[in-house]
Amino acid sequence: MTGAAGPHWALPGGAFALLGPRVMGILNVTPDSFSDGGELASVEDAVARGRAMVDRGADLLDVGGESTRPGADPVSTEEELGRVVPVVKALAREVSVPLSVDTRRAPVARAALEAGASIVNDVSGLAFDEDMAGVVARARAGLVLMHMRGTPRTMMDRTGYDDVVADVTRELALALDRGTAAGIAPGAVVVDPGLGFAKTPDQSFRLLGAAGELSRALGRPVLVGPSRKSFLGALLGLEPRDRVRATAVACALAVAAGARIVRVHDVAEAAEAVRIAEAVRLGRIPADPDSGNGPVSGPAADLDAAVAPGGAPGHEGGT
Ligand code: PMM
Repeated sequence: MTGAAGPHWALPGGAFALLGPRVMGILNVTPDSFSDGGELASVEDAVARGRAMVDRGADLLDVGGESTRPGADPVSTEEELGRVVPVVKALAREVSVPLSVDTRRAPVARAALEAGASIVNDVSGLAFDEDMAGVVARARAGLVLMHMRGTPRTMMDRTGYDDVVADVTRELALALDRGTAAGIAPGAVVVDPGLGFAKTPDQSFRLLGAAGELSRALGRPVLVGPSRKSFLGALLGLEPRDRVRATAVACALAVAAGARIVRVHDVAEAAEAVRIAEAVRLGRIPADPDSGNGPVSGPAADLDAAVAPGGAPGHEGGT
């Protein structure tokens, strides 16, 4: 059900509207991330990149200090803190969009939230650090709850599913229950099928097309992260840097299938793609240039609404 104010996401700064599709720009401050690692050598570079992403249409920025590519070695908490916190602190002064921290570690999440982030993007789905759910709950932060199995080192040995959509839905529901049991408001959570994380290329394509199913089953908005990922390379035979067009197409199809947020490196291309997808979904040009994402009034907790609008044309994921 969609309330009068439409779907939105409860964040500490107020309700974040998800009426139109949203673009989350990726700021990896790691020396080894698989597609853009090593480009952001300093805090100043990271902040400049973040500002440029906002100028190009990013509605949110996601700052990460640990590579989660398959087989990646973990970094120490101290190292991750040192990479992420100064960038979040500086960005919070420079941009007005909500900031997210991409981390599996509670101390990093806590420090980033204190430094000005309002969302925790946990690729482990609250499974890596038992303190994470409490940190998110106490801060009333937003949460991106992503599905994966194992760790980045082991996840590609864990791709056995009976039915990948049903199994991912069930495992995300369990993670959502863990979060709400720890005090996280359901309205603060956005779910993510975790494309490429313990998924074969076929499974990633299947999940991307099932964004609407996932959203309806879990009663939460869906974020997807197809950006430059290897499932696109497996189909097209392209290197990560040459997957920008493919990413934009994948984002459009994900939004057509019912996703509300796309997480990307290449913001301008994705922003155009999802606006087209949304216009096709609505059958018209959205009423305002921000795709209907004006400010939302009313209580942030009114969040049953934040699901893929059932019954709207184009939302039958996978069909
Ligand atoms: N993918 C990566 C990292 N973090 N977070 C979410 N929520 N969803 C994703 O698909 C995701 C993520 C992979 O690495 P990248 O930062 O280089 O894209």
